[in-house]
Amino acid sequence: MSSVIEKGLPATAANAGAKARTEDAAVIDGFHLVIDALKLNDIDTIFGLPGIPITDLTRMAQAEGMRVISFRHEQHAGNAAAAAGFLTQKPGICLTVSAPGFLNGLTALANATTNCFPMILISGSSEREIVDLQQGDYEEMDQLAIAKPLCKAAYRVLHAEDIGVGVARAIRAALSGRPGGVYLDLPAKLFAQTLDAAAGRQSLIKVVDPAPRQIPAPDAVKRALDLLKTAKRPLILLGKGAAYAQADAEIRALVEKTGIPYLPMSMAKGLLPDTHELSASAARSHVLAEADVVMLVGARLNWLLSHGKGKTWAAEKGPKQFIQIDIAPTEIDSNVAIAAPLIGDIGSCVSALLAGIDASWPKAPADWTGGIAERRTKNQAKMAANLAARPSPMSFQSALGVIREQVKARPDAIVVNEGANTLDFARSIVDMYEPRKRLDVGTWGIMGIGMGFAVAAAVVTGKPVIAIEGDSAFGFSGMEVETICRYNLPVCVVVFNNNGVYRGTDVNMGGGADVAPTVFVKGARYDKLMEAFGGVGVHATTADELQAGLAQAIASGRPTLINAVIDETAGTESGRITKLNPLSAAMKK
Ligand SMILES: Cc1ncc(C[n+]2csc(CCOP(=O)(O)OP(=O)(O)O)c2C)c(N)n1
Ligand SMILES: [Mg+2]
Repeated sequence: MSSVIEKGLPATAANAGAKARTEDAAVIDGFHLVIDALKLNDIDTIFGLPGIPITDLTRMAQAEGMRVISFRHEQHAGNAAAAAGFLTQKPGICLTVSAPGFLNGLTALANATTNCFPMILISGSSEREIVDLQQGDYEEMDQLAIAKPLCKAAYRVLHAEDIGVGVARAIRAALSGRPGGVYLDLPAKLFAQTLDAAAGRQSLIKVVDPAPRQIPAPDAVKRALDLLKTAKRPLILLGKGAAYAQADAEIRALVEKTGIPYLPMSMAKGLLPDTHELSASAARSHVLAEADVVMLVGARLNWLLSHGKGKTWAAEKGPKQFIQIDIAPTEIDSNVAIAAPLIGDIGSCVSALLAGIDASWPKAPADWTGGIAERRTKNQAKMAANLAARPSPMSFQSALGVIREQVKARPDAIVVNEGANTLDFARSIVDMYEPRKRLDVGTWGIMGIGMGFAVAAAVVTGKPVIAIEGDSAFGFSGMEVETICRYNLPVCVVVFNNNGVYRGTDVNMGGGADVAPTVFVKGARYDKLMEAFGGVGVHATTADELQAGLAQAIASGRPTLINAVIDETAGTESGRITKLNPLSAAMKK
């Protein structure tokens, strides 16, 4: 245990408050118990934003050797924690002040829970006695009650001797079963409390096996294999749960041994390389409509998969048979009947299936796989022409063609992606080659994850990060370019600047002087924002300029923002989900 008080802190003016608590060698305080509890559980990084009552906690954590990444807004610290959780299978920690800081972090916590990313939001809070009587404390808010419905679990610690239990419960809740967000409420008074140092040390818990393997039942495995074997047009659908599981070799073996075509959801791209001969990405609508047996692996039948119903699935031809691998039994039958549920952790479930698949397993029928390959070749040829074209200003395709080549050259780079058209085009154009290299808007299609995810990806992996951002999407977290510069992170942000939300050409339907709600300042220079903090700004009006800027950014590892000027007429409303916009019944007539 390294951080008992006798070790002391550097006596600088900046941490004067912290120093006062270093003088008594026999005791340990709440601040250090929190730090020690996290470190004991191999958590070495905090993403946060200081202020009352947690400023000293951030200083002391840094003094005790933790990495403390300080953000400009808590939502982005929270998004960073969530992405760190997804990438590492350890809960990412976001640390905030009370009420407003907590609320700023809460969006990220709720988003993490929706996406099944493990994270813990730790917020300082005000005096319980005053909050509960609503007497108007500094930043008064009943944070625990507010957090509860929006996350997987929420706990409050009132006594220093319970910090170990509180942190242990938070870690278990975040990681076990279906991962998610956990809220940990730490009132200001807790940090100042002291315990005898030895008793304090003993009160901490090193969590043993926080995400226990869950072995599927043998009869469920047999049921799934029996159904899979009957399929004439089988399909494997990989979700981001499959990427999170880190069962990469097993999943690859399942696809290759059975010869079944697979479709990755966006964050499962790269689990097998997108160039794999069994990838059905370029024939998505064909395989969803035509498959007869579909095996879902860590993917949910939510809106992103049209709930498993309707035209997308050619429901008029009769229902599909589904096999679903999921850790949560309550996921089964959530949208359509699941013929063969397989409940357990993905690694164990896929291993169990593999054990039942021997050399005699019939490969997926050749007319099925052949038809998919044919469509892929045709689609790719069509796409190649668009990628190679050199229109001025750039199209989404010509700009993304450049990024596609860069990612091919650096398959270890992490791609962060948000926007509408910028997201949809990038998802289909930029091939991924390695697992967990693509982070995006996830289940909610949320804007604002960009810079938080980029910071986390760079901090956690040390690899280059390419953030492909719509100009609207970038605006949600744009101030964090200062954070990227401050920590000198190898992040290259490419802003797809089409002057607005979806496009830049809408007009004010009222005819007034204000521009339309979707339109931004024309010709904005986002590159200057990066230059303001010492990073590299590039203004790219051609694919060649974008290529040169991107290659330089990856080679140098310097924080870079490329303002990529895109044809403002090119985008469509909401990208590929135009139909989700409600259309007034009156207007339809
Ligand atoms: C938090 C949040 N607010 C608003 C939206 C609605 N929304 C979806 S995409 C988008 C921005 C699209 O514009 P841009 O990022 O410039 O991408 P483009 O289509 O222009 O490439 C917005 C505001 C959202 N998804 N999330
Ligand atoms: Mg835009």
